[in-house]
Amino acid sequence: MSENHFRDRKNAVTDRYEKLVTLKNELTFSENGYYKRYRNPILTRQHIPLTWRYDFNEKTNPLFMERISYNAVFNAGAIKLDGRYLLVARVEGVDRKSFFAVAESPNGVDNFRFWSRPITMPQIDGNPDTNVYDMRVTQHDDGYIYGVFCTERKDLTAPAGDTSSAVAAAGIARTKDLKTWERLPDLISHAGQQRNVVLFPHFVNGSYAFFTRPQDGFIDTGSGGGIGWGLCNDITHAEVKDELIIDAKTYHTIYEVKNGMGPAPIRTEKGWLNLAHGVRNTAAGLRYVLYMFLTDLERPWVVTHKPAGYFLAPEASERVGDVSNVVFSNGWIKDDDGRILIYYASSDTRMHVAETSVDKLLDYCINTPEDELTSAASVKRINELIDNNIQYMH
Ligand code: M1P
Repeated sequence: MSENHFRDRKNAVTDRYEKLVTLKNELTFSENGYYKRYRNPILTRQHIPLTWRYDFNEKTNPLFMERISYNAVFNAGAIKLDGRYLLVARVEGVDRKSFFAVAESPNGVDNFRFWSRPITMPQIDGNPDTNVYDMRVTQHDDGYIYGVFCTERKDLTAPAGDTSSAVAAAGIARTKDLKTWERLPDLISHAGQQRNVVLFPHFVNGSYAFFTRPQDGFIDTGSGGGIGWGLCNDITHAEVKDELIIDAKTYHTIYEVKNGMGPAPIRTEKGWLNLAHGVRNTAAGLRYVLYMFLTDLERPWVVTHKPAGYFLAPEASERVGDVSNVVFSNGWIKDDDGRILIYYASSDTRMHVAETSVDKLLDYCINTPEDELTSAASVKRINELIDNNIQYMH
């Protein structure tokens, strides 16, 4: 071993890290025209600051090895605050524990760097989280930024030998700066378990409004499922008494097995843009894709337009990872000029960004045919498009 092993490895690791976090991203060509993907993943486990990984003391770490290692960075909430593009990422250690950490970029598409420390999320007295993940960030009318996330705990009613059963609920915390967080009691709902809960940004008839995803069990939504909508009067003791299913899981669609809301919706002149994930089963396991729908401006729980099928599906290297064949989004940012950055994770492993605009997404939602649920209806729609196109084909 060289005499300067510590120094050589430290320099090599630091150089690689700096190259990665300063890498410029570039747009790629789009076949569908809905959005353009950026070429490089924007956050990976290699983006995690070196001070979170290595002991920099040569005496205690002469081989300059990682002391704490990480598995993945994915499913990030997003917000633009004071001109800064901020992602609240789910960082997962090799110990399988997830936590939240903020990464900042000057332009939203590259040069993301994590803040100096992960978020210290306050715990609920007597009911600590075992694992937390998938934060949706909502800037609310009441002046707070809310983080609504999944908190997972062991199912204490499971039989003694069952070491896997868990209970998922919606954790709620609020902040003004993403640094200091006030933890509020978990959302109470009457639907068994909850994941993919999202706070709507405005009061609705004076109440807070949540998109929910009621489920019978931890993995299966069972007889429940679908994207729900419910109101609550007091966010400091949040309870949703009634959940209206506004977008149900449906036989032979891309959301046949389950679905869930993505980030908080984006307001436009023609309605609210909603991004969600849909799940179907295949011989290769569950396949997660993203889909969109538009809801009424005054009644955000009423779906007005819903394009058939998926909007974004895992492609090429995105298809492989810790949980393969998955894309998942819980964050997007609308800039003042109408640009929209869609942050999505692939295969529960890494974060990507795709760029689009309000105009493109409205056009997509309003003018893409809906799913009429049979092959014959799909062929009919294709023939109509061909018929309309004939006049332009000479
Ligand atoms: O592994 C895919 C996703 O599975 C869950 O989503 P859902 O509750 O809709 O099935 C979540 O654990 C999510 O984090 C994960 O990406």
